[in-house]
Amino acid sequence: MESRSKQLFEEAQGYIPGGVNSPVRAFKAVGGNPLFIKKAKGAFIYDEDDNEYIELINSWGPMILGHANPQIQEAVANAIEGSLSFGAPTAIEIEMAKTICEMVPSIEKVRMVNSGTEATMSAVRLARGYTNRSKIIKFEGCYHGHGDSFLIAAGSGAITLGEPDSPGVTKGVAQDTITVPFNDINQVHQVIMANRGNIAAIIVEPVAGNMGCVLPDKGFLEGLRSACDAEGIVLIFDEVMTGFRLSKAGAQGVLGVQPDITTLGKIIGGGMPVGAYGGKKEIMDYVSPQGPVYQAGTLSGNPVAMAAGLAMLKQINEDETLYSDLALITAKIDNGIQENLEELGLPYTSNRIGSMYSLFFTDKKVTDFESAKSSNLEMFGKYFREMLNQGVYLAPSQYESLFLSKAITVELANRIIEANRNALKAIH
Ligand code: KE4
Repeated sequence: MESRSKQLFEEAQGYIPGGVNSPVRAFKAVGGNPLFIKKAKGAFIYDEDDNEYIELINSWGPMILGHANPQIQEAVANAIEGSLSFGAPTAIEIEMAKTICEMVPSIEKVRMVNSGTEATMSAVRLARGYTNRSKIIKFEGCYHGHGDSFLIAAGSGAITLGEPDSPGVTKGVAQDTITVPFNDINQVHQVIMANRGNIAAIIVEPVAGNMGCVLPDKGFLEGLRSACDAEGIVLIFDEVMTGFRLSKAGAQGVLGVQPDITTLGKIIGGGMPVGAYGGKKEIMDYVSPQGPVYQAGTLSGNPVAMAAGLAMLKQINEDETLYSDLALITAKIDNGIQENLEELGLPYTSNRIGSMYSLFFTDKKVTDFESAKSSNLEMFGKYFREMLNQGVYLAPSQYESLFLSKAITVELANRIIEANRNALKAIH
């Protein structure tokens, strides 16, 4: 009997491009039918055929406390009683802004938007307006949302779909984006010298998550910081993924390098559509209506979304062991999988930081886009489908990081390791 997900996918394709509202959800990179999800609770997610899976995507990051968190659900239920949106300033937006500024020391002022893409698009426009320069430097394999300036050697869905440079991005836009290999500080210096006085910003995922999880080499972020200081370039850390994921102050809180502007998303909304960009007061005061750089949004700072996000951030701030617990359980899973690989004589490598983790189907150490692309995508697809059979829900692409939640217990970690072992044996 045809699964309900398959029936729904067929129907969805009649009304929605590719049957999904975001490309990576279509399972194109891994084959097979995308699962249509009915509900989720804690560490578990359930599809429309009532299959249960241990959840390791967590909505691509937001559900760090596990699904259907009671405090977040209660905050939303209370907020909607007063209507859902006003398009006017509210007290809760001040509380959200103050909380972000307290948690992320490099942020002195912050503007709320509705997605990570809006945050990064706005941050780049602000950097261009503030410096009166046009060009930006981004890194191959990094993904900053679907803004035109970023769909040049992009990561995530863009490489998953093999379209690093999307149609529709004009030459006029593309000429102002220069891409450099991640972790290659020498090429950054060469590009800056070749475009001296024309680079408005460098935008980087301080820990890349969109070519799989890839860590910065020691000195890479420090090198970006000093190059930007020397040349008056705005350093933008795109922490949409790493913000509140790697520490209360995101990647910058653990890696010790501060940007001029930080972009945020995902966890900040507790599962609701929220993004933000913030940084030095001197720069943020260029944003309209205080300054000349225009940016706006009907639902920006939406009170229901703010209630969800604040309930999330409040719990994060009160949980003194959240990040150490997440790091420990992620390390347990990584080490258990390494033992499986050794036992089975498989040369695959992994990258991990905090609760971000990727298993790469390559024997190379993955430090940038090129080495990530040495992975065997066909083998990854088989592994993904086999892990589903084993009851574990992974990101449907080799070029995506996994995100563990607080709901993953030691018992579930052992189940994940066992499922990995069974899946690796089944496909080799
Ligand atoms: P959104 O516009 O999707 O909220 O955020 C864009 C974005 C910006 N910056 C970084 C570092 C990001 O990871 C993202 C979005 N991440 C992807 C997952 N790789 C979202 C999943 C999807 O595209 O459906």
